[in-house]
Amino acid sequence: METTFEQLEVAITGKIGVITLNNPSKHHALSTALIDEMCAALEEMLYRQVRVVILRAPAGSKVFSAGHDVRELPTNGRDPLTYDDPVRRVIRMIELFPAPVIAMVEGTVWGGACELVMSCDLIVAGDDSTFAVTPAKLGMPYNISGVQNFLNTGGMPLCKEMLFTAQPMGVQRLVDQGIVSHAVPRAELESLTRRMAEQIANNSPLVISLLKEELRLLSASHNLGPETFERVQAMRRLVYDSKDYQEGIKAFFEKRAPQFQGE
Ligand code: LCV
Repeated sequence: METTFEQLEVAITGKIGVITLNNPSKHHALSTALIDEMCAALEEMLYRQVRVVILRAPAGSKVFSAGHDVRELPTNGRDPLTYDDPVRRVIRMIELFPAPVIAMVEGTVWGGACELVMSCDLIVAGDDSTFAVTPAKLGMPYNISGVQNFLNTGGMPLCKEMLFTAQPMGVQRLVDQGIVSHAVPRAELESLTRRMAEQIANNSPLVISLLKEELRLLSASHNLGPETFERVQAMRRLVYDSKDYQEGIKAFFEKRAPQFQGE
């Protein structure tokens, strides 16, 4: 099966599905349209009982994904990163998808795309890849489930460095931390990923689906009480109601460094 959406290419060969980001003019930014198509592609793969999914960008991509589509971020005082934010929706879908999703990363990964990649079950990357977690650079009130995903995957010190500096981090740091399974020359990336996908597809899909769900439940960290959650939401509201939030987005479109005032 080969389906070309507007901003994705989707292929199913045997029991392996491949989703290729295809929004090059915006460096595969995670627009609502692209995410809606990704959710539809995963639905199709669920129906076709695909046993492993590979999420990738076109071969040779300089940018794997530029993260949230900044053009879609609200500037009218609404929460920009809610429970129904497109990236959150597809991350939950990946986490609950009964088969493993392998992120095959080439190029640079930005913002919400880092969380999307890190929500996948396995990450293999070109050895020149970088990952930049950018809310602090853009003035964005990242949501607590997103921070939890980063913390679950990366551990506290690496998380703090990535979140506080908002600078691109070389893939080897993520390999050393066990976040990225393999970093190889780009020329070897596709064969390594394909080999891993075939190994998984040849195993018992029922057992793998059970193992994936058991691991998901065991990795979910402690639940926050309602009062704590509300207090964090109030802190987030201060951010997206702030002048700094407006400045972060304005600076992005003016292609300049933001001048945050802390208000
Ligand atoms: C819309 C874009 C984007 C984009 N959205 O090419 O994690 S959070 O909380 O921060 C969350 C809110 C989030 O994910 O925010 C987005 C975080 N992403 C980034 O900070 C990356 C922003 N993009 C860049 O830094 C550059 O575009 C890179 C380094 C990816 C590529 O640079 P390059 O010089 O090759 P341009 O910047 O010229 O981008 C080409 C076109 O893609 C648009 C950008 O506005 C430009 O459009 P125009 O040709 O209309 O000017 N674009 C890039 N990223 N995230 N649009």
